[in-house]
Amino acid sequence: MNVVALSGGVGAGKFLRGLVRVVEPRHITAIVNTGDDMTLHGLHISPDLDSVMYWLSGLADRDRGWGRAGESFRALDEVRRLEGPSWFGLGDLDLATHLVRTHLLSEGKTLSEATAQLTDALGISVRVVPMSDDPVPTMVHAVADEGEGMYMHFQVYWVQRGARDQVKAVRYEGGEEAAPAPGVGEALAGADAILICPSNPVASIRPILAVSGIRDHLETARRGGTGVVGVSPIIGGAPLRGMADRLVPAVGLEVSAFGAAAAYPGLLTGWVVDERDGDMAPRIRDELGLRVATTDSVMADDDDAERVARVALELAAG
Ligand code: FO1
Repeated sequence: MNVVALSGGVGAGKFLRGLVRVVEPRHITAIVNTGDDMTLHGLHISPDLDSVMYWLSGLADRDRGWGRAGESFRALDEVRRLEGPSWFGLGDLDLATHLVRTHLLSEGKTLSEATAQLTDALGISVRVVPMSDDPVPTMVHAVADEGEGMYMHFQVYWVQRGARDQVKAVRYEGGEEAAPAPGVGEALAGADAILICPSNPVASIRPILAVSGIRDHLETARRGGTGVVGVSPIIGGAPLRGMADRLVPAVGLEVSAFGAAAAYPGLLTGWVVDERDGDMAPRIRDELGLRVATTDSVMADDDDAERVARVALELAAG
């Protein structure tokens, strides 16, 4: 069985650790958001690709969510002392990933090729693919105090400014001109199930869908009978972690398991909600026309993640 998982950062990483217990890892393709990518210190940083890699290889910091376990920040301390940009918490081990990726890109390799080398080196059998080799930065229209506000890169809004601004809109710049990374279309066309990981719809999944052709591939697969099932990242009206409560209302969606499903009109066949949101199931069924499954979707460990993955795959099978 071939499975494709549309993936963001932490929620996706946890979920994929469960999925690899149910489906042979080499039959899984994770298509990963790169809208959060940015260049800092001249280095190409891909936070969601790195989260997926670190979680799948067992290197992730479970408590912090992003970055590596056992990390130190000596280089960052020195950058601060030298009055360089120190607002983005790059750890010493994490820096090695950025050095190698940036080196490969400077040699003319694509982001997919660089990702393949990094995942091979970490012994990851899941095929981890960026959504595109072209840049598609997520830009947030943020308004500080009064005034018109301005579009800023997602990481500037989220990390540098601590998500303190009011968000008016979000756009995925260059999505229409960007091509899906090699293998993305083929993976979607050959999938027996397409899963949407419990990732932020606005910051993580919609950027993937903004890349020209990816939405069409999903719609074609769905029309051809492939189950397309998402797992709600929102439990009891709040994101498990992250910023869905800030970004989801900015695009006119409610912060609930229903609102997260409504972020993907016409794409899904099923939606997995937490048992605490079981009372929303009839509304999701009636208003969005989806099959709904409920489970305890808090993934505190890999056993939890495996349970959630099984429920999603069963729902996708119909
Ligand atoms: N998130 C933060 O809130 N603060 C940071 O300093 C930070 C550093 C960082 C470094 C590497 C990396 O891969 C991710 C990092 N993140 C940090 C997370 C990053 O902002 C994520 O893109 C978002 O949290 C959404 O997935």
